[in-house]
Amino acid sequence: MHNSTAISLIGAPTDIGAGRLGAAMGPDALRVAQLGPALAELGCDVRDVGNLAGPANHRHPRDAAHGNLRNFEEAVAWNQTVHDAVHAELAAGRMPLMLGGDHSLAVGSISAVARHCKAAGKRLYVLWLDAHADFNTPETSPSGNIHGIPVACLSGLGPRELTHLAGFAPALGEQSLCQIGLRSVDDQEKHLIKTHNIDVFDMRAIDELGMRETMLRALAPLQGADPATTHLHLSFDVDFLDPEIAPGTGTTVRGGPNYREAQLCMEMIADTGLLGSIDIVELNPALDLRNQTAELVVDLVQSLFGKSTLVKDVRR
Ligand code: NNH
Ligand code: MN
Ligand code: MN
Ligand code: MN
Repeated sequence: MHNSTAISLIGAPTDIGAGRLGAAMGPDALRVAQLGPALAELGCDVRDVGNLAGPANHRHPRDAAHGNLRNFEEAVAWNQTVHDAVHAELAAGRMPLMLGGDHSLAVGSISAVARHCKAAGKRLYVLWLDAHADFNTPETSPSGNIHGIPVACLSGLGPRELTHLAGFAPALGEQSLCQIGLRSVDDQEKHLIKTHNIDVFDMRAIDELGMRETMLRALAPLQGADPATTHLHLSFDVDFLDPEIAPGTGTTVRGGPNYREAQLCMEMIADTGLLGSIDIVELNPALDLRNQTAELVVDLVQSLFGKSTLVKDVRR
C-alpha cells in the first residue's frame, strides 16, 4: 500500500458560514492530529501551504441587502481566496486537500476544481458526505448561514458572486453530484433535490442497503472510468459521521455512519483510483473531546490514500 500522490494541504481557517464559532480552528486541529505525517507515512508527497488569510467573523446578522444571508461579503472574500489557492495547486499538478473551515468554502474549492476540469477536458464527479443537503437557496435558508447553501450555489442557484466563481455557471453539470449520509434535510431542500435530480443515499438507504451496496451504487457512474479523463472530488463534512464517534462539529445529528461504515466508505473511494481533490470541513475543536474527532478524520483520510484493513479479499 504505497501511494505517491502529491498532496497540498490548504488551511482555510474561518467559520464565516456557520452558525457558531470554532470551525476556524479546524486546520490546526488536523495538524495537531498529524494529518501531514500520516499521509507522508503512506508514501504521499505532502506539502502544507499553510493557512490562507481572510476577513474576521464579526457574526453579522441576516442582511436583506445580501439575500438575507449572514456574513455575505466575508464569505465571498474567503471563497475567492480558496478558489485561487485550490486552482493554483491543481495547475501545479498537485491534489488540493482543503482544510476548513465551514462548508461554505466548498463553493470556492469545487468551483476551482470545475474550472480546472473544464480546461483539461475532464469529467467532474462530486461525492458529498454530510448529514445535511446544503441545498438551501438564500430564499429558502432557515438560518441565513452560508454553509447551508453551497450545493445550490454550485448548481447555479444563489448570488452571482458565489455561483460564478469558476468563471461560468453552474459549476456542476447534471448528474455530477451524489450525496451520502443525509438525515437532516429541510422541506424546501427536499423539493430542490427532486427538481434538480440530485443522487442521494440518505441514512435510510444506508440502513437498507448497507454501506457496501450504497457505495457500489454511488460510484457506479464511475465504473471503468480513466483517471486521465475523470476527476473525483470528495467534500467531507465531519457531521456526516455519527456524533458518538465525532462530537467535534457544530451541527451533530444522531444516526450517522459508525466507524467501520465510514472506513468502508473511504476505502471504496480509494479503490476507484480517481480521487483528485478533497474538502474536510466543519471540524470544530471547541466542541471536541481531546481532539478525538480530528484524530478520527486523520484515520479516515489515511484510508482514502490506501491504508486498508483488507488482509484477504473475500469479495466475489
Ligand atoms: N439546513 C440547515 C441550514 O441551511 C443546516 C445546515 N447545516 C450544516 N450543513 N451543518 O452541513 O442552515
Ligand atoms: Mn465584518
Ligand atoms: Mn455541510
Ligand atoms: Mn452538515
